[in-house]
Amino acid sequence: MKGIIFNVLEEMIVEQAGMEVWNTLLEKHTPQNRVYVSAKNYPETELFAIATDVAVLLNVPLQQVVKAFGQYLFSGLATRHTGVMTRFSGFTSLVMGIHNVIHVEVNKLYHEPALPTISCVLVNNHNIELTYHSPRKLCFCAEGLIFGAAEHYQQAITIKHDVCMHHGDEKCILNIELIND
Ligand code: MNH
Ligand code: ZN
Repeated sequence: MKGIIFNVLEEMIVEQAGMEVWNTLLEKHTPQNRVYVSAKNYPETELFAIATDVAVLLNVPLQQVVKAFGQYLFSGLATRHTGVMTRFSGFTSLVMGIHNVIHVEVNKLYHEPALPTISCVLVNNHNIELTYHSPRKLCFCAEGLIFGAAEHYQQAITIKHDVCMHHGDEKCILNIELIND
């Protein structure tokens, strides 16, 4: 897992709970003097350990924490990679470009990033079917990222996530519906 992900996680936890809480989490779940450098790789077990502890502290399901982080992560990634963002005209264009534009660019910018496999089908003007697969099973992070993108473009959406790797399915299917009034 790239350091940039941990950098945004730190920003979120410090902003919402304070530096003390972040330092305590680091002490508990990472090797001594851990410093996350954005382009370097770190064990994803550190991310899961921190997220699991936050879920216990807040007494909410882990998947809710992962989703909330995903939503926060979108603006963190977007502000750190403004160049990629200029390629999109809006929410639908960005979602349709996750795999073939955004993550292709990420593959050029980072050494051996650990990315999911995502494919999208534009069912009609207000429905996108997104298929997610990854050994890390971070589909709730993907859901949060999509809500973050919707927020960025001020597009109201709903997501149905009935087919899920966490329920033993081979892949996850996210049915994204755009709400226009
Ligand atoms: Mn993208 C990792 C989905 C937008 C850059 N991205 C991930 C992961 C998911 C994901 C899920 C976690 C790894 C996994 O599941 O195996 N990403 C998305 C979705 C959107 C998205 C659904 C939009 C919506 N991602 C973006 C944007 C950028 C970006 C915008 C930056 C320009 N993503 C990354 C980087 C990683 C990542 C960097 C981390 C790779 C690694 O840790 O090695
Ligand atoms: Zn899922």
